[in-house]
Amino acid sequence: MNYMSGSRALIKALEREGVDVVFGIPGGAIMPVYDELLNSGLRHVLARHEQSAAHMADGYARASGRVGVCIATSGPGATNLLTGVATAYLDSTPLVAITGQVPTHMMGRDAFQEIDAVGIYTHVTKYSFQPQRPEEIPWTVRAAFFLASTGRTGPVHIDLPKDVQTGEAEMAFPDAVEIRGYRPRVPPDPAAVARALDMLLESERPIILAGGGVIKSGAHDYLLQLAESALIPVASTLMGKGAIPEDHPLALGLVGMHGTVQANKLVNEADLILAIGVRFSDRTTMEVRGFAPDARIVHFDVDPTEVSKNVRASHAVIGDLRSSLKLLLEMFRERARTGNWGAWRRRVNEVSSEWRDRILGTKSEFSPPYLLKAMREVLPPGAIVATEVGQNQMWAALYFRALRPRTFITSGGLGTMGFGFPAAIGAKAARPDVPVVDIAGDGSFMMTMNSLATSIDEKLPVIVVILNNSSLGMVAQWQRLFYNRRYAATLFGANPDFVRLAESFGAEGVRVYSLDEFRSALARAMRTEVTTVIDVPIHPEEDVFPFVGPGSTLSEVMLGDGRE
Ligand SMILES: Cc1ncc(C[n+]2csc(CCOP(=O)(O)OP(=O)(O)O)c2C)c(N)n1
Repeated sequence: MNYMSGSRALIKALEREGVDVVFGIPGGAIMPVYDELLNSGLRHVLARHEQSAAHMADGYARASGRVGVCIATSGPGATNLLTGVATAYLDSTPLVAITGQVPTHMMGRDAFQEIDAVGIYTHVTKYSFQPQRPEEIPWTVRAAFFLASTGRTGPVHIDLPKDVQTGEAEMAFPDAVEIRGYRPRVPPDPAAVARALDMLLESERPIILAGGGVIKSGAHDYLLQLAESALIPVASTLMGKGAIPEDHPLALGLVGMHGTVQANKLVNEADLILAIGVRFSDRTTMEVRGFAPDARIVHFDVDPTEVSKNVRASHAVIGDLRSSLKLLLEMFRERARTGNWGAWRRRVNEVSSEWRDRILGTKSEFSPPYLLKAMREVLPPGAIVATEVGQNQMWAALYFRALRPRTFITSGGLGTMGFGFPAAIGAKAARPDVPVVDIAGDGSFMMTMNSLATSIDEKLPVIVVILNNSSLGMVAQWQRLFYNRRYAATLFGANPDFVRLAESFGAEGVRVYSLDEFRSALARAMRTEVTTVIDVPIHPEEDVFPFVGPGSTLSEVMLGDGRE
């Protein structure tokens, strides 16, 4: 017999999906689901703000490759959760976000905590469901997980009216669902792959641009084999960081506004870009007219709407990236020849060796780039690093080398301050076996620092490194460079004492004033069983370089020494 309540069916359906942990905060309109959680083995992690619950689910998903689940009540629960879901949407993270809703007979009456969640969530999810009867729940959950985890992955929303949670019905749990018009598992067309290979072999200055799609589809091993077989350099987008080990000689690092000099230069010199799982964000291309002016672009993506959206592609291969790259690699090996790339290789080596270990635009030996290099030396290769948003994020992107996929977690698309700390906690829930660090700015940390309570309560210890410049640093940097040093609302008067703040939550707090102190604090934090906050006071006028200013092209890189 499968006669049960909607809430019971929801939990059962989550269990059937293999969910082991959910992140959320309860409230009136979702209480039946929470009550049912007590009857299950599912772990619930109690956030202190719904935005953080969504970021935790997001960090869990990015670290593990599985679907993250977050839960909130109706009204303010649903609106608080929204920023986290939108963050996941812009970065294509697979999530299922569940919100409570007022009972169906009260909908449309401005009931207490009623909000049109489907209306709002439709714009930031792949789909927003609102089952009207309890027996729709098993299908809806299966469909939500199927949508979230296939094709271009992303968040899916389920809004559950309270009477649909409490009502009882005979339930049928489907193994597979059909969604009209949704055929996500398109295998690549071999002829399209063969054409891509022809174009590659015809080229003289090829480069690979790896995006987040490489990591999401698990195509990184084929990417590396392709790069190594053909000896083609690999640049990456922010979301593609970690697609290739960044200590690899062929890795050029990031392209874009805060790209490395070598990646920005070489992308602009290339005559062919194999763009793999990228969306050509404006932070990557900068001024599009000046982006890789001599290059034909061969775009590999699972999502056909990405092709020629921002940058015109000469050719496209649509389909699952892992299958596409596997095929490309096989065909490349069968042809048993590479291109005529000798001169290009010498150029790549020349530019790379000139720039790859350079640290630009720092004020002292204690500047953030040195801290991040020290962090790489102390952390094991599998450690996971999340970032906040701002200078901290860009320093990390530039100077912390990610060695494995899924070890660098950052809000690329929405650029959400407050993301990193809860995302790190979610990542820790997925990967308790590795150290997890949040590289933070003081401004961002203050947005979700109440997650300290979650990390202590739920025994999910992470390490927060605050690059503390007592300001909204990235905005202040722009004010220094483009607004004549007019600091409108970017300098903090009083910051909390982050050490005592951490201690008041039951976490460890430590402040460091030298690289050696930092190294030992980090090493100690890795051995400690509670969250540690490492407060690192840095010079308030540190800037991130290299920097391509807004409206500039990738060839107009500011180096931080007055030169371009
Ligand atoms: C939620 C949110 N609000 C505002 C911004 C705009 N913004 C981008 S970077 C930044 C400053 C970040 O300051 P902090 O976290 O201290 O990091 P820093 O740049 O100093 O490293 C701001 C306000 C944002 N990205 N997200």
